[in-house]
Amino acid sequence: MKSTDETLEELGWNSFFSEQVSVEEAQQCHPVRVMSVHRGEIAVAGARAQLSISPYIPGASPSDDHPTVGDWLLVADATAMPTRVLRRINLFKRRAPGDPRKEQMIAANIDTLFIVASCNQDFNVARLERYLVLAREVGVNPVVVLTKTDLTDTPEGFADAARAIEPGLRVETINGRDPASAARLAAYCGKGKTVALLGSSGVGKSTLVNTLRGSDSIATQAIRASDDTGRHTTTVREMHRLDHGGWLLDTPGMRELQLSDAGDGIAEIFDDFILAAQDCRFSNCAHGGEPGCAVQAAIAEGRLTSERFNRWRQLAAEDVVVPVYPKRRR
Ligand SMILES: Nc1nc2c(ncn2[C@@H]2O[C@H](COP(=O)(O)OP(=O)(O)OP(=O)(O)O)[C@@H](O)[C@H]2O)c(=O)[nH]1
Ligand SMILES: [Mg+2]
Ligand SMILES: [Zn+2]
Repeated sequence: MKSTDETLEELGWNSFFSEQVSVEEAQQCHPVRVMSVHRGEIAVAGARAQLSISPYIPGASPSDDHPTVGDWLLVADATAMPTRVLRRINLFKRRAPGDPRKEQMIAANIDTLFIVASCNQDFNVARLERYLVLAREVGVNPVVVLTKTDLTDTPEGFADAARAIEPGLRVETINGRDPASAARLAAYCGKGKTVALLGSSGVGKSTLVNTLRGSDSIATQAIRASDDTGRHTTTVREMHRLDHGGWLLDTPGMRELQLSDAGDGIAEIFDDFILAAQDCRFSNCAHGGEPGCAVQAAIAEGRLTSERFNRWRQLAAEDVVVPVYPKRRR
């Protein structure tokens, strides 16, 4: 049988987390990792077993962290109730669809992000850029995974378009249904490592998880022929174990990824624009036709493109903090 330490290490436990646990806590609690979050219930795995517990932390205030998938929790031995969420290595979040003032947590404690897109009409550079900004903001290494290479004669055309976004960006082209092709990705998900898969519906996230696990336990569904978009088959964020001890976090395809608080990530992905803007005559130049605008000059000279300029301005505009209006008194 595996020791407690070995089992926890396979789940991704390391000194970053163990150092947060006091001697007293260690006597009364045990750590578990959140495998999936459902309404009113979370599935967790620890050294002892995998089980479902309540996500509600007794005595926690609304501002305290509440658990999301990938989190480490301390659970009281006596009550089997969580006592607190351990500080995260990183946290993916976005603006909540439908309420821009709220944030929605996506996943925590991720080692590598697979940004999944497919080589078909659904491929979209602006969308990839959005995910890349998110990865840079969070500080997680991204890998762009382009699926469905078997359905195109020109997979390299898609790969080149992705590589053009950022120098040195890792781009992998695969047939997600073919184990030999997908196997290349296994290197990213070694023992105890967690890889999150994000991308639109229908790009083949769940298919890839199934193939890498050598199983078909996750439901997948054919995309719409008219526009190659998916049918929102996966509905929960869930961690899946690989045989050699890595983890793949499958997520539901996103309809929209609205960034919040991602200024640093935007600056990294659009660093060519940030650099050019340093030469604008006015420090508060909006690059919209002011005299002495170095960004517009670079576009005019063909050193920067207006397409990317527009995408940069769009992301920057969205990232502005949305005010929370005080409730009106009656
Ligand atoms: N030909 C081909 N088909 C693929 C590939 N990857 C996925 N598919 C198919 O694409 C369809 C959608 O795949 P899913 O795995 O359900 O997509 P998903 O990203 O999980 O979608 P959501 O759960 O809705 O977010 C399925 O019919 C898959 O069989 C691939 O590399 N090649
Ligand atoms: Mg899916
Ligand atoms: Zn300017």
